[in-house]
Amino acid sequence: MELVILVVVIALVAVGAISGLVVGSRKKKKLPPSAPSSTPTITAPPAEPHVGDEAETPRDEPRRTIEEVGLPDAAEATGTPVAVEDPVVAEPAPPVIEIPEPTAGRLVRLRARLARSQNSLGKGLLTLLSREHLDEETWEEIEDTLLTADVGVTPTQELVERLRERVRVLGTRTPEELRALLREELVTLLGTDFDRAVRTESTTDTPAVVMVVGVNGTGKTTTTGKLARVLVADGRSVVLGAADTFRAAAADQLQTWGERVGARTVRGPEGGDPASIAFDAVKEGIAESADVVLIDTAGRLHTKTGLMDELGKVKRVVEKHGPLDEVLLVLDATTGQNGLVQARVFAEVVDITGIVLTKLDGTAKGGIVVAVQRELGVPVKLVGLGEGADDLAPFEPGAFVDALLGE
Ligand SMILES: Nc1nc2c(ncn2[C@@H]2O[C@H](COP(=O)(O)OP(=O)(O)OP(=O)(O)O)[C@@H](O)[C@H]2O)c(=O)[nH]1
Ligand SMILES: [Mg+2]
Repeated sequence: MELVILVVVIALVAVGAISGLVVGSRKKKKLPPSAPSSTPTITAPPAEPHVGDEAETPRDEPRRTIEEVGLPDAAEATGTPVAVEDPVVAEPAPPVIEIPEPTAGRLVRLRARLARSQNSLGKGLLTLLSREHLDEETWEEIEDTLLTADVGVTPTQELVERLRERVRVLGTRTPEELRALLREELVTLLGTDFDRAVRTESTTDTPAVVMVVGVNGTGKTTTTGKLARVLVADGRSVVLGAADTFRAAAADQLQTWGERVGARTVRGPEGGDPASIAFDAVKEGIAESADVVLIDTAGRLHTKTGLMDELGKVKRVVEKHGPLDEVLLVLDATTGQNGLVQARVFAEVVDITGIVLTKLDGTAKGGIVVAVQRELGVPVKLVGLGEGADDLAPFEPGAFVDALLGE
């Protein structure tokens, strides 16, 4: 027994000496230069007691040394709260009504952003088409490039077929000709005869009502806020309906947007009935003769039937005031083909009339635009190009393709 204790004590002293070196050198780094150079050498033995340990022997020492070692850390810690406090202090700052920049030409910014994010679609296609020999392998690569960008199988095959035909007819290919040809085909693919205007002009004397739906985190609230900004800048009066009652923070988030642009937010208690808040928002809009009511809804997975039923109810209840003018489905461009599945389900439940494709700034997979429009027969009306308040643009196929193809 004594032998065991002896062995353990020797082991502990050895390990202690080793860790003492480590802690000792760490301490030296953290101490200010004026600190005394004498440092404790034996520190922090193993934390775990072993079977047969005398409880007092090893545990006494570390307590003392940890206190000493802790000193420089405490000094260091005093510096950090300044950085942590910053956002907390910044949040409740008094709202200042901002003037948004015009929406015209916003898509041009996408060009710069796509160029930064190594846009594989446009440049990839142009590079492949410029090859001297357009053999089977190259056409397959072109096909792969389109599929990777989420264009979808059928549209990809159609596009490749048309490109093959036209390139054959072309004979010699200059980069300018190829670019023009590809631009034309991509624009055709996106569709030129959709009505892409967001319907915010009411046909009656009541406000136009727009409902924003989608799965969690796609950018619904942000889009609602950005849209309110554009409308207010156009001289329209806007009421916001915070029909996301899952979290109080959701209504706060929308209200903050409203305060920034000068739009009133109708909200209810956390966990309240979203349909009744949406109803009240429209009622309020009618009462104050607002031009547009924008209803933000809670994110919900398309696979949760209970939540999808709830969304259907929100729409039906709002429709007691009159038909909705626009139901916008917000899709995150970075989720790719899954967006298609979401779109199908939402379309079934609430009759989508337009799509907002967000986070295009973070992906080269803009091809989902094509797939979703095809699938639903519903146009992409707006695109999100960033987190900034003015990073929402009307979708125009020509400008979008120019952004994809770069300079
Ligand atoms: N890069 C980028 N980020 C965006 C865009 N749109 C929204 N976001 C960001 O995406 C995150 C989620 O946005 P929200 O507007 O809160 O999304 P939501 O759909 O309302 O989320 P839930 O209500 O929780 O379902 C935020 O950090 C936004 O700033 C966009 O176009 N580009
Ligand atoms: Mg939200």
